[in-house]
Amino acid sequence: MEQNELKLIVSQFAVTGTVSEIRPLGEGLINDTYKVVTAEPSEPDYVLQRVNHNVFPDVDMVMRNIEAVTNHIRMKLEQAGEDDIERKVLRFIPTKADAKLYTIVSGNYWRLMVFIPRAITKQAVDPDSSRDAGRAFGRFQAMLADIPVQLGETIKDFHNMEFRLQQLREVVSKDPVGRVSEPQVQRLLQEIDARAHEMTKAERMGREGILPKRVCHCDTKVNNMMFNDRGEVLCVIDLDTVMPNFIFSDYGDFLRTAANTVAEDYADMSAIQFRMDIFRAFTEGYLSSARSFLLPVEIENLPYAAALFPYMQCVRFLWDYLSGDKYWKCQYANHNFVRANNQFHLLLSAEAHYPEMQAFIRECLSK
Ligand code: GN1
Ligand code: MG
Repeated sequence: MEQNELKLIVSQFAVTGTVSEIRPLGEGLINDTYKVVTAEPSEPDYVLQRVNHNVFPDVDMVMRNIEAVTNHIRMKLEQAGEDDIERKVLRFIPTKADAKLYTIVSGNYWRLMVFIPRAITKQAVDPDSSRDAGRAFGRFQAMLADIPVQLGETIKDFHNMEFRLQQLREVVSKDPVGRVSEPQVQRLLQEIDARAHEMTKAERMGREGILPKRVCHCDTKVNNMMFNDRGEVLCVIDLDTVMPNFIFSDYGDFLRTAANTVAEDYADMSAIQFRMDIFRAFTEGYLSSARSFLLPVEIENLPYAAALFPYMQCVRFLWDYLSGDKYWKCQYANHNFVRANNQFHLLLSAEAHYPEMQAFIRECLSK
C-alpha cells in the first residue's frame, strides 16, 4: 500500500509524534503488519496492522477481548510491582473519533499499537529460552484465570479437533480443485483417519465435564513472543486468538513450532524430529507456573497435547491444500501439502517419544 494511504489511516488514531516512515514488518501469514516510525526520538514508534476479517469475522469482538486481556495483565503486573511494564504488555491506541481500538477504512479493519523497543522475536529457540517461554505462557494463563469478563470465541471452533476433521471430510467429498486423488494425499488421509478417534478425546472429555476451558492464547508460537536483549521473555504478542480453550492449545502449539528441528514448511522430511530437549525444558517451565491451577487430567494429557497440535495443523494444512490454498499464503504450487506432510512427520516423531514424555512429567511432579 501507498505511504500516503497508510499515513492517513495512522492519523485517525491518537498518536503522539510525527510519522516519518511506514514499512512492512514481520512475517505473519494472516494479518498485514507495518512499522510506523516517528521522527522524534522521545516519541514511541507504532505497529499498524490490518486485521484479516476473513479469518476473524468479528473484529469488534477481537478488540474487546484484547482490551480486556491487556488491561487485566497490566493490572496484574502493577500489583506484582514489576518494572518496565510498557514492554511487558501490549498497548493499543484508541481512535480520535470514537476512542475505539480499531477503525474501518474501505472495508478493511486497522489497529495501532505501541512498538515495543529493543525487543527481538525469534524463529527458533534453545532449551533455556523454551523454559522461559513455558514459564511465560503458564503465567499468562495464570494471570488471566480470574479475568472478570467472559471472553468471546474469536474464531469459532478454532482448536476443535472434531470440527477440523469435519472440515477436511467436507473438502474431500467436494474435491474442488481435483487434488484428492493424488496418491500422497490418499496416504496422508489414511494416516489421519487412523488417529481420528484418539485425537478427538479432548472434545469428548469436555462434553463429559471432566476437562475445563480456560483463557488461552491459542497461537503460542515461538515467533509470538518478544525477548529482551538478554534473551528473556518480555511478553506474549498476537492476541487475536486469545479465547477460552483447553490448556492443551497453548502447551501443544508451542511445542509444535519450537520442538520441530526444522521450519513447518521444510520439505526434506528426513530432517524432521521432535526435540525432547525442548520438550523437557518447556514442560518444566510451564509446570512451574501452571501447576498450581492445573487439574490432574490436564497434566496427564500433556503428551497427548504434544501430538495433537502437529496432527491438527496437518489436518488444517491439508484442508487448505484440497480447498485450493485459500487460507495460508503459498509460495509454490504444493506448499500447503509440504506443510501438511511436515506436520505429519513431526507427529510421528512425537508419537515415538510418548513413553519418554510421560516419564518426564511424572518426574517433574515428584519434585
Ligand atoms: C496461523 O499467522 P500466524 O502464523 O500467526 C494460524 C495458526 C497456525 C499458523 C500456522 C488464526 O498463524 O493457527 O498454527 O498460521 N492462525 C490462525 O503457520 O489461523
Ligand atoms: Mg503470529
